[in-house]
Amino acid sequence: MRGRGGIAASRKLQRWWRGCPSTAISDDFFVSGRDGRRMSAAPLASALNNVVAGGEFSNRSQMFHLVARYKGTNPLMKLRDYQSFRHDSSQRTLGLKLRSFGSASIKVPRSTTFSKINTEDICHFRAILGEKNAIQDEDRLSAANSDWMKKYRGSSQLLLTPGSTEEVSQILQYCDSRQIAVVPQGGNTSLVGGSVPVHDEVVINISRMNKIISFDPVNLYDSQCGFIMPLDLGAKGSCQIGGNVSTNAGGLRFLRYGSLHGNILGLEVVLANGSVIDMLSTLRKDNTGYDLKQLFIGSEGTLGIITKVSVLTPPLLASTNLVFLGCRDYLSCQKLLMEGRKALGEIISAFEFMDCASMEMVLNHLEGVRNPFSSSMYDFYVLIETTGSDESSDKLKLETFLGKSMEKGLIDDGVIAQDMSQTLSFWRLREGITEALVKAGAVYKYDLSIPIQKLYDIVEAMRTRLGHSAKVLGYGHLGDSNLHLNISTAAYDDEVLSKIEPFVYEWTAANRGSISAEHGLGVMKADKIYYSKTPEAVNLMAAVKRLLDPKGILNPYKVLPSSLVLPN
Ligand code: 2HG
Ligand code: ZN
Repeated sequence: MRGRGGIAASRKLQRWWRGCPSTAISDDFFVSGRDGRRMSAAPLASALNNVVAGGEFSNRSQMFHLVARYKGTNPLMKLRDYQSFRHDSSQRTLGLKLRSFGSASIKVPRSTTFSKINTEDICHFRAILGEKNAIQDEDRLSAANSDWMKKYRGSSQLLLTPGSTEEVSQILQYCDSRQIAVVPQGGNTSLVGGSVPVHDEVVINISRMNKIISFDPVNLYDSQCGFIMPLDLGAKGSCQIGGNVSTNAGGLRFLRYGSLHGNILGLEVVLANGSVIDMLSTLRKDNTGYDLKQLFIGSEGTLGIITKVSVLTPPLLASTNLVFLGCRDYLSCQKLLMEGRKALGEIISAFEFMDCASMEMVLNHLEGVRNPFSSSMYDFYVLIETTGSDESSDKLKLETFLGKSMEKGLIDDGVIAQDMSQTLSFWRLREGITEALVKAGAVYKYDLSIPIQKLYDIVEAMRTRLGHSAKVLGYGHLGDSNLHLNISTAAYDDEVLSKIEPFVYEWTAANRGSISAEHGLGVMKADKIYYSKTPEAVNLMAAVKRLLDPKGILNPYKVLPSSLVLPN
């Protein structure tokens, strides 16, 4: 390939190309210039044949598209029968074998106000739930006591698995009267020790309550087109909606659909004393009094147990695209986001980033993953997903944006997913980081909201502090200014921890960030809340907690400092 751009352009083109399924170049193709005029594909085809190793293309039925710098004109080349693909997130699963690397659990003393369970209590729970749902089996208890990362471990002697609101209500009424502490649990995917006991709290796992009660497609004729959840998480294979709502989980679609505070239309909640509060509205607008359900969204099971949820589900749109890009520096990622927001407007549905250390972690620890750029590594990687209803205009928008961004030097390299398998493999690289980190050893996790200009500074500052003693990874939801700062070591080590904390919290507070963007506070950060909230706000939260749960039985030691909410 000759002309402006020369060899550098050719290399980029090869990278783009490598991501595409092999395809025959023939008259079935056309090339459209930036002005939309169609041109003959022949010169570009021969140029491609020259630059792409092998030069042999087959399998025309597969879709592909390609942004190429050709004679400085940035033509867009398309296959006429370009098909859309859907981003079927349900196919992305985890499948993780866990190991333990020592404990990093926060040690909060057990509150003496709580009763220890006795045989009479167990008989009572068996009478409510039946033998098989009041569990003392060692293996089941061990799983319920321990979190996904094997970092937080409790010593509960009882696991209850209620199947209805009525059963949850009876359990809580009894626990409240006896002052037995409980921990609500769903899929147990918390990353801050929120879903496991700290001491001997009774585990109430509500994962049996997983039925869709009703679905209102709004207009009958619409019901054909399908709907999606406004939430998409790496933990989607295991998490449960009650846990998602009670932790106000964020995830990959936050950029498009916003927080669960806006997507949850109604809730049914059981309070600590067993009373059932029906707030299960399905209305978009309801301005009658305080919006109480908002209190429970994000309260991490400390104010009530969520038993039913009404969710606003957006329609499933026909056209989804995903690109995986290599960028030279953080500033380019930032600029790409700003430009992407303008150029892709209403169709942008995810904007994720990961640094080189994150990519290496995934490539080194997960099986079956592959670098889309072969052996070339970049300092930063960006995933951009678009979801829209008009396939051709969505693609044109994306291609134009990518072409311009390449010209401006914001993108060094990139691959557009050509089919579902490639889409899943790109997502796997980003979503697999958490899993890879657990496989690698011990991990210190920080989920920070930081103004975008400063977001990566903390990663670099941490690298300077820790030197060779740890691997420091930065990745996350750049579109939401949400950094996942993860520090990987061979084993948990107090000396390493003392270099990380309180520095990470102080730095975040000084830069007007939040110490928990989306994972919650759990037990890990209950006493760190003051870094992000004023004493007045924390006192008000504690007053709400004491009002709704005066004996403090619901998920104790989590979210708020115990001294503020536990009777003694
Ligand atoms: C993600 O965005 C999750 O992948 C997990 O929120 C982040 O493991 C983490 O720190
Ligand atoms: Zn996240």
